[in-house]
Amino acid sequence: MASLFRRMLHGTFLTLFVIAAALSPEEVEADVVIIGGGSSGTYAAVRLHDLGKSVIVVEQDDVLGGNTNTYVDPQTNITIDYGVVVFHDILVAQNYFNRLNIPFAIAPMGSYGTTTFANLKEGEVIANFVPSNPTNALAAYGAQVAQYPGLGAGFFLPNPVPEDLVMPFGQFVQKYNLGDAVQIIAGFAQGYGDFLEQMTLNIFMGQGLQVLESMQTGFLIPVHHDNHEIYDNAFQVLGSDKVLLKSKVVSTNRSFADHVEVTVQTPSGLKVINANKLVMAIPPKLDNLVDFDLDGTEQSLFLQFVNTAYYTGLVRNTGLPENTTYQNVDVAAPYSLPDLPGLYGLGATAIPGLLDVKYGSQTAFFDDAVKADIIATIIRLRTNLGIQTDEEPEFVAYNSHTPFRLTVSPDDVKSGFYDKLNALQGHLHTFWTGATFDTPDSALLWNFTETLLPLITA
Ligand SMILES: Cc1cc2nc3c(=O)[nH]c(=O)nc-3n(C[C@@H](O)[C@@H](O)[C@H](O)COP(=O)(O)OP(=O)(O)OC[C@H]3O[C@@H](n4cnc5c(N)ncnc54)[C@H](O)[C@@H]3O)c2cc1C
Ligand SMILES: *[C@@H]1O[C@H](CO)[C@@H](O)[C@H](O)[C@H]1NC(C)=O
Ligand SMILES: *[C@@H]1O[C@H](CO)[C@@H](O)[C@H](O)[C@H]1NC(C)=O
Ligand SMILES: *[C@@H]1O[C@H](CO)[C@@H](O)[C@H](O)[C@H]1NC(C)=O
Ligand SMILES: *[C@@H]1O[C@H](CO)[C@@H](O)[C@H](O)[C@H]1NC(C)=O
Repeated sequence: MASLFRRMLHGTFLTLFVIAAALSPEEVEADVVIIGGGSSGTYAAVRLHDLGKSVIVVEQDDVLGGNTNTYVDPQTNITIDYGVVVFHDILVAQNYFNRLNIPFAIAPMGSYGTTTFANLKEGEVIANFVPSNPTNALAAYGAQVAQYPGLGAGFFLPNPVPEDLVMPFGQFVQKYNLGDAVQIIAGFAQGYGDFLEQMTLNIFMGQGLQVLESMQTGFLIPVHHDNHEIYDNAFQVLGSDKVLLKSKVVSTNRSFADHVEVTVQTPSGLKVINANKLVMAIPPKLDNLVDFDLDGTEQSLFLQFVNTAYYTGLVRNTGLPENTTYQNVDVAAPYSLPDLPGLYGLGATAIPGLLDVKYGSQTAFFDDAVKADIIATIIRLRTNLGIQTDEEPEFVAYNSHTPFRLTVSPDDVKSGFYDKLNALQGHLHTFWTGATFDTPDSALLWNFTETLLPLITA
């Protein structure tokens, strides 16, 4: 009887203990807490770890990697990178891949199968399409970019900001007669929305000297074609207890003199992280930062961002011929650029019959609308090609990478927006990295993030 009572009492204590543990958040200490485990956040975490700092990464998704998406074919285990594919052959990328045991080679950015040009809006193959020869125009474009060495890592603009940098790229192309280079530059600028309307500054940032060099000498490409391996290996290096997946920041307090306090909802309960420094590696849109204690300066800057939209996926059962890549062109449009919102193209992959789809828009759509438009485009093309089939195209993978490009207006740029943005580094113990602070290009973002490390570790 007594022992039964004791057991009941013990059970009650245990229950109370468990409830109390669940109610009082776990306290965690770290040198640096990093929000966002995509390209920049994971790089920052691995580098800081290797510099002897303790780090915690907070990632809302169930994996690290951000824009890096790898599909594993269940039948063959063939991997297809339908997100980030290629990198630049620069020292920071080589060092990072060596650190993470990722074998790589230098090669041109390939595509599978044969390329056919088509107007995918109309569903018509353009059999006689001849792309312009970009050689001379690319050289002239490169000479223009080279005038702005401050755009190498981060937005460091001349003062006053030259008109050339803030004019729409379409106008810049006309001014310097660069038309023959537009198609190839735009091909490396997927996700930029209305390409010719983008400010020249944003094209220079994204398609700068390093991109031109890689076009000529080759990209750095992991030989396994399994870019998720980068993030799997980084996860191992950091340790599973240092990476909080499926986790959301609930609140932050950065008004202490010497540290920040970040409260995070994780699958195993609330954690309060006390850290010396905070690294933000997520898109700084206000709606993504509602749970952060932004001050007036941060709010007034982030309020100004508008964003484009970019979607990627893999589709099977298309009924289209195997090993054929369709590049979307609109011969009636300037420089034959594809009509958006719409597909950039349908790309053959290492798995015959599986098509890589890339879809872009100036503004965001619901995923269902994007998917429906992609399926309709495939059916329109095959119908016009006279292909008789009742195969139903089906997504085997799909990801929205929206918001993609965050930009501000020419007037904002002229009135010193990027000087004010750069001045946020270190403010309130917080450092900012990611595509918005440099460019959506993984290797260049690692290089940019590297420039912040001395400040973060100071
Ligand atoms: C389809 C596609 C193909 C691309 N191909 C290439 C390529 O071949 N080569 C190349 O160099 N670049 C490529 N890019 C560009 C890519 O390198 C960059 O966009 C890069 O991923 C940007 O890094 P980032 O760290 O800013 O953001 P991301 O890599 O997007 O990482 C942001 C991370 O933060 C997380 N997050 C967001 N909000 C929160 C929040 N509130 N709380 C917690 N976590 C949050 C996200 O889930 C994500 O994991 C491609 C992009 C796309 C979409
Ligand atoms: C695919 O990988 C899994 C896990 O590594 C393995 O068990 C399976 O045998 C592999 N399948 C093929 C076809 O190689
Ligand atoms: C890398 O960053 C440095 C600044 O530390 C910059 O000078 C250099 O141009 C960058 N490299 C590339 C390839 O952008
Ligand atoms: C943040 O911390 C400071 C200093 O301890 C405290 O005064 C303030 O109330 C806290 N803010 C919030 C929102 O909890
Ligand atoms: C497509 O390419 C694959 C791999 O190169 C090959 O096995 C297959 O036969 C090709 N299909 C057609 C229809 O040519």
